[in-house]
Parts: sequence; structure tokens; C-alpha cells
Amino acid sequence: MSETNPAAATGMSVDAAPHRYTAAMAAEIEARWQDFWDAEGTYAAPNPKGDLAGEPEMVAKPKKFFMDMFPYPSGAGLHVGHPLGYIATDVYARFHRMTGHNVLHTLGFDAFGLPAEQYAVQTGTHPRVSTEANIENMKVQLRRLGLGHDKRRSFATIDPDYYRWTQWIFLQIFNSWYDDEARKARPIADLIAQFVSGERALPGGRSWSELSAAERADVLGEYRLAYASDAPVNWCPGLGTVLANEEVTADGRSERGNFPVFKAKLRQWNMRITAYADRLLDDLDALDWPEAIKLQQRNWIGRSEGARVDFPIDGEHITVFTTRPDTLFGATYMVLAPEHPLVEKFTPAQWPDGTHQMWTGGHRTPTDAVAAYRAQAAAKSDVERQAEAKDKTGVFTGAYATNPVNGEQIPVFIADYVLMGYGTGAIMAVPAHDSRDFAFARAFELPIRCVVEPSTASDSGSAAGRGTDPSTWDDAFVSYDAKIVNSSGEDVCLDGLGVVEAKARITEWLERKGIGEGTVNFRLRDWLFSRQRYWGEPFPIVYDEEGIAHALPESMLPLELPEVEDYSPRTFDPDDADAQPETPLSRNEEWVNVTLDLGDGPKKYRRETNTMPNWAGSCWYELRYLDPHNSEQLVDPEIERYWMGPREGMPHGGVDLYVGGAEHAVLHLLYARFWSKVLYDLGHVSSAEPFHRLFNQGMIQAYVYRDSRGIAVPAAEVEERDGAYYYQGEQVSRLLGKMGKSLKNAVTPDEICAEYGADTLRLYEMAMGPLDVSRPWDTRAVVGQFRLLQRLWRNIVDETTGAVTVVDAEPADIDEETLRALHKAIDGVRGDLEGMRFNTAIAKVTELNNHLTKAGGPVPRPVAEALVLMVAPLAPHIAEELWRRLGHTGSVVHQDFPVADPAYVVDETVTCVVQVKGKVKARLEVSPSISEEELEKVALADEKVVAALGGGGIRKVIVRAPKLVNIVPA
Ligand code: ANZ
Repeated sequence: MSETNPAAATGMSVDAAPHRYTAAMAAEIEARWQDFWDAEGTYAAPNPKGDLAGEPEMVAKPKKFFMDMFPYPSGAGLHVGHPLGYIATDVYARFHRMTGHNVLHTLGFDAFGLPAEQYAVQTGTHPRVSTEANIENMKVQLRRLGLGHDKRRSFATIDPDYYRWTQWIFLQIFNSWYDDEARKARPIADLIAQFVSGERALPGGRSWSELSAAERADVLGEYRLAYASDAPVNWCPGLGTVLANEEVTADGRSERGNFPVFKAKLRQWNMRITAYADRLLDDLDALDWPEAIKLQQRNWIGRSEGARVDFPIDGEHITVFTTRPDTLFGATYMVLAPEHPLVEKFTPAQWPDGTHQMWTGGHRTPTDAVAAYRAQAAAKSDVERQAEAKDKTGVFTGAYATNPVNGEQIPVFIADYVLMGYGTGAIMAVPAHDSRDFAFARAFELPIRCVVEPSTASDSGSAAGRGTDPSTWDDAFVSYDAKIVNSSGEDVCLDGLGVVEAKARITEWLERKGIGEGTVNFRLRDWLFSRQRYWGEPFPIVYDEEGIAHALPESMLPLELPEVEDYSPRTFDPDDADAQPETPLSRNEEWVNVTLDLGDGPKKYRRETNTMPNWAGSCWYELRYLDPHNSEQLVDPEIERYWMGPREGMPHGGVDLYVGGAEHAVLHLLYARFWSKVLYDLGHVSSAEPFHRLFNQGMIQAYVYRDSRGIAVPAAEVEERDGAYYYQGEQVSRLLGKMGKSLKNAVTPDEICAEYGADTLRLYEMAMGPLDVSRPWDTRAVVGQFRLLQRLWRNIVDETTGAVTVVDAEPADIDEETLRALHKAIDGVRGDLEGMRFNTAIAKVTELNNHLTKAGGPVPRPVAEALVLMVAPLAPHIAEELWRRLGHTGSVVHQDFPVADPAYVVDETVTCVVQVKGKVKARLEVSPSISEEELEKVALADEKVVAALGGGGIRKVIVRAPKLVNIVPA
């Protein structure tokens, strides 16, 4: 695509107008002001104390802390999609500086993790070298955009004096436990004290002093908020690492690299985020976040209310979790997860007499059937196992359990659609009212009994045209608002009750009998926290010769990443589920085996060789921005309270605005909330939530052009002719997609800055549409914003002489139309910037500027100055330059944003006649655009009208805005 030459676009040669705003002039102005800002520290936000303390009057202002989701310094650098959010927060921050706020805005780098490591592996350089080079490159790109960041506060998560604190937080979490009664984390020392005093009983009734060191470690491991366990984890041989649930896609593959993920039992570190499930859920309510993201977190946490019910079997019992205890009479069989530990116990040696042939899976004994089915299930991911459409498979265990409500003997199956990691890993199957159970019962010819009567359903559901005989149904009948039937036992009867009452009645009965209880179950799992990677934070943990984990003392932090020769992860055949992960750090024997004095004399220890996941560094970075050089404390409490403490309308405190992509709904945003809560509980911060307000910016999309083979061709070389697209003469297709190197359609901010300047790029990105909506990039349209800046310049500076052309004038000397245009613009732009409607703010600036252009003649100084101030948040470089040329000395950054005079904002008025009983009682001057409700209010409040009504009631008010109101008294 050919791009328009801006100089040519103006239709005049540069020579004839040496003081025209051109790309070259923009480049010169922008570089000069960027240097000025750096030299002056224009964007330095003062703290109330410490090394960044500033003027008391600045600190006394209301504070605002705005944040972007910080970038990965990838080798590809930025394309124009990346800075959309950064520019938006910058405009917002600048606007708030001009409306009397102390604004903290900065940006760091999230530099550990897979992308940085894989890039380093590809290019054969050490991750630190390549990452640091990438950071330098990104810094240059970002500086070019004129972002008003407080650079003193920037850092990268790979800086040892940053990750020292990441490790320190890990130790706080390791050294604490969740007190369910107090509903908060407490130091592990408090728990030990309870064990020592006997206040809290130890398992097996033993006393603390009797326990060996290893036994004590095991007991505490059951409580610690960071703990090692041998639980089944997501093992990805293709990446050579284990992954968190959140990093596995819906079809059971790695989010990165798309490799198969298997369940394997490995000893790994976990974070007990489940302890916080209810608080993570409850506290969402007070956050100002998009509903869609809140919903995703709610679903991910997945709170289910239901009951646990014991089904007797061989003198013991199997406990199930059900959300529908009201359907207990409809439970006609049970299913255990194949891995359920009780399976072996109840599996008999022989098939019971008369066992249905198809239940045996063709095996001679139940033991064989179970073993074969278990092997088959182990090869599948949880997601594959739960797929709705999947054929239901399973085998009979040969055992029968008793349904406690009616004493019926019901067969016990194992089937992979029941997962070990949810509820109790066992279910009562109610095929009439659960689709999965229905499909299974049909496949295995199991009885289906209707206990929720379709004809009584008040919720839409699937009741239509159904009778009570399930043999005529195609699917389960699922309803939460219908009447229970066929549910009467010896001492409990649910018939005729609604679902809600039936649940309550049966739960009460179960509790009375001691065979069940109401419970709340969460879908959320603990957070798998180890990675078999080099490029991450080392764990501040060592193991003694008995294998007991010990925390390193604070004085040994940071534990720096050692240099290793071979830092690439050991990967395996992606399908080799049996491969065992090997950590890169384990190859450095010298680092791994150490002699340390942890307070009881020098001893030999082995270091933990896993590293933390890339999410660790982003779990608390907002706090480091506040007090970036503190080497004594995580963050000074007074500084933390100043920037993030609770405020009116922000009961949990937090960052005032956090802008980033919607893809971080459950990973980063959930983890960061969890760490905040632990730090809050332990008294390190006053904010229980990290981000009070969240805003998801849309994506900048780009056209992808593909040839007849479907291969993407370089977008920049495609030509358009009569609505068709051609690349090297061949017609190509065009579709909107992502922007990026692989699709050959990336446009860099550097190119646009070179061609038009950063101010034009900023305006274009902000003008493209509402910030939360995705929009297609169109390089050819960028020139429109460049022309706006040229006209703005021309309204103030003579292009031939370079002289400022504005005329001094008092408001009284300025024509009414211009004053109206000005104040309406001020009023509108203020509201739009406040409301983050940057696109409409630009439209209003454009309108005012066009008015001035059309009016001709020199622009009155007050109008020109207000215009420049309004432009300042959006296009800061040209605003600085014009402000200076208008004769001011300082920077425009801390000037006051103009305030509209309401007299000029309201439109001219029209006269409205108010009648009472058909007689004119008052005449009102109102805006021609007044609403009916507003006009009615104004009319009824008018003195003369009130007098005419004499305190009597009103029968009717007829409003014909803006000219007539007719009141009929009662
Ligand atoms: C009987 C029943 C009857 C159920 C009915 C549902 C409908 P949520 O809402 O996601 O919490 N279930 C319990 N544990 C399971 C496991 N480990 N694997 C697979 N399924 C499991 O789902 C809870 C419901 O999912 C439970 O309620 C149970 O089936 C099933 F008309 O019990 B229900």
C-alpha cells in the first residue's frame, strides 16, 4: 500500500512555508521536549517520604495511581497494537495532572518466563543478555511515544533487587497458614504454638514434642500456604515443564506451544489459593471491573452449594458431593473417578451373579476391568474426559452401595467423566436430571427415574411436551424450579416440594441422621507454583539431608540465579507421558550442594532446583512502583497507604486504574489478588485488593492478505484496485486478524513516528474508536490526524515567518459564536477525558479547531491558550511547543486544565409557557434541548406555578418540550 506523503498532502512545498508543521519539524520538537522532560523530571511523582519524597503541597493533592499491564520485552519489539493502552493511560494521567492530582504513572518490564527464554534459546544467547537488549530496545520505542512515566520507578522483574522481594514474599507465604476461624492468614509460628500448648490437636492424638523433625514438617506442610506435594500435575513433555491449570487450554494442551499435557504425579510446590476462594469471590463485588471479567473469575472459582452424602457399602461408606440432594430418590447408580482410592477396596474378586454383560467391558474379573479402564483414563486430560459430546465410557466395579433414602442397592461404576480433583471424586448418578448421567444410563441400560416433575416447571428448561416417563425422553430434564415427585421414603418425604425447599428438607434430614451435611464446594484448585525452567526466580528453599525443606533466612536474599552453561530446558517427545522433568538448575552441582548455617551451625543442604512461574513477578509489581528502591522493607507502610490505601468508594484500596487486555481474566489477575490478600492479612499492606478499577482495552487488528495457497503475504506491498487486492500481480484475499510478524502485517510505532511524529500516532490511536472496542489499523488514515495538527499549528503560528499570530483580547472582545464554540469544547473535552472517551474528545478538539480555521483572522489568545491546554494530554509535544511559543516559560504538563463558563455552554434559550387549568401562569427561559422530565420539574418548581396550584394535588401534567407545559390540578 502506498502511503501518502504528508508534505505533498498539504499541496505546498516546504520551501514556501519553512515554519510549517511537517514530519521533520515534529521529529525535532518531540526529541527536544522528551529531553526536556527527562532533564527536568517533569513526571516525577513525589512520595510522602523516603528517597522519592517531594514538595508537601504536591503530596497534599489527591493522588491517582494509574497502571498498565507491563510488557514482556520480546525480541520482536512493539507493533502499533501494543501502545494503545499505554497511550490511553498516559492521556488519562496527563489530564489528571492538569486537574490537581498527584499522579503516579510508570512502566516496568515482566522479563522472566517462557517467551523470553524461548527467544533466548532460539537466538543462542543467554536469556539475560537477550532480555536486557530487548528491554533497551523497547525503552527506546516507548520513549519515542512521549509517555509521561516516572522513570525513577521503573524496573524489570529480573533485577535481583526486585526478585529479592518476590522471594521474600514467597517466604511470607511459606511461613504462614490460613486460620479458617479468623478467616485470614497467620504466621506459622502461631500454629506451632497451638500445637505445643495442645490448644490444637495433632493428627493421631500425639504431642508436638513426640514428633520427629520430619513428622513436624509433614504436619506443617498440610497447613502452609506454600507447600510441596506429590499431587497429580499437568506435565508437558514437549515444553519440558509442568503447567498451572490456567495455562492448559480447553482441549488439554499447553497454551504456549500447543503440546499435549498429561497428568503425572510429581513433587511440586503449590500455593494454597483455595484457602482464599470465598474472599476472592466476595471481594469482587466492590471492585470496579468489567462484568465479563468478574464473571470469568466467579466461574473459575466456581462456588457450588450442595451436600455431601454417605452411601453405605460393606460396613463403610462412599461420600459423594452433589449440588442436587433434592434428587436423592432418583439416584439409581454411583460413579467413582477411576483413580478413587476406595475402588480397590470394594472391587470383589468375581462378578456378582447376573452382571450385565456390557457392564464388564468384556473382562473376566472386576479387577481386570478396573485395571484396564484405569490405564485408559490416565492417558486423557481432564478436559477430554469431561467433554459434553463424548461417548460415556466406564465399567462396573462389581460392588453395590445403598441409597440411604430408600435402602435400594445401586451398582457402583468407575467412569472417566467423574474427576478425582473435584468434590469427593464420587457421585450419585441421577440420570433423569443430569445430562451426563442420562447419556451414561442409556449406554449401560441403567434405570432412569423421574423425581422432578416436568409439568410443574416454571423455568423454561426442557419441560416442553414431556411426560413423567423417562423412557420417552431424549435427554435429562434439568430444572431448578419444579416440584419433586416419586420421593417418599420411610421417614422423609419430598413429594410436592419445590427444588429449593426439597434441598433444605433433605439436607436437614441427612444432618440429623449423621449421614451427610450441607457444604460449599469450589472449582478452584491450588496454584501449581514450580517450573522446570532456568529463566525464573530461584526458590529461597534448601533441603537438609533428611529431605526437609527449610526457608533461607532473609539475610541470604536475593538468592541469585547461578550462571549455567546449558540453560535450555530438557524437552521430550511431546507424546511421552512417562518422561521425567529435569530442571536446568540441577545441572549446576556447585550451586545445588551447599553448606549453610541456618542458625544451628554449618550443615549440608541441597537447593530447590525448580524456579517460580512467570506469574510470580507480576503478582506484586504495583507495590514496587510505590517505593522502588527500598532495601529494608517490601514497601514503606506510609507510602503504600498514601497511594493504595482504602478510600471512599474503594473499601479494599488498590490502584485507581489498571489497563490491559481481557486475556488476563483468571491467571495474573487472580494470582495478584491472592498475594495481595496474604500480604494484607500479614500486615504488610493496607490494601486487600491490588487493582480497584480495571479497564480492558480493545485490540488493534490488522488486515491479513493471503495468496491462493493461503499463505500470508507482506501487507505493506499489497495494492488495491477497484476493491480487489493484489500482491505481485496476483489477486489475494483480505481478512481482519491479529497484527504480528507471523502474519506479515505488523506496523511499528517507529515507522509511524518517523513519517508523522508521535503526536500524530497518539491522536490516531485514540481517535480510532472507543477504547474498549477492537479496531482495524489503517495506515492510510493516519494522515488525517497529522492534518489536524497542521491546522492547529497554522491557527497559532505563521507558516512563512514563524511568528505567533494570536491577538491579545479580553473575553468581552471575542465574538459570541467563538466563545460558545470554545466553552462547549472545554466542557465536552473535560467530560470525555474524565470518562476515558478519548475518541470523542478528539472530535470536539477538531471541531473547535475547524471553527477557528473557518472564522479566519487571528485567533484570540485566550482561545488559543485554552485549545493548547486541551490538546496537551493527547498530543503533549506540540502542546509544549505552542505553549512555549505563546510566551510561557514552564511546561504545560502541570498547568490547570481549562474550565468552561456555563453561561456559554448552555444553548440559547427558548420561552416555555406554563399553563394551569388552561391559563398562562408563567413563562420560563429554557434550553431548546431540555428533556420532558427536566422541563416538568422546572415548571412545577416555579414560584408562580406553585402559587397557582395553592398546595392542591395534580391530576395530570402534559409536557411539550421545550415550549409548553399544561398542568391539570386534581
Ligand atoms: C447429583 C446430581 C443430580 C447432580 C442432578 C447434578 C444434577 P457443579 O455445579 O459444577 O459443582 N459431580 C460432583 N463431583 C464430580 C466429579 N468429581 N466429577 C464430575 N462430576 C461431579 O457440579 C456438581 C455436580 O456435578 C454434582 O451434583 C455431581 O452431580 C457432579 F440432577 O449430583 B450432581
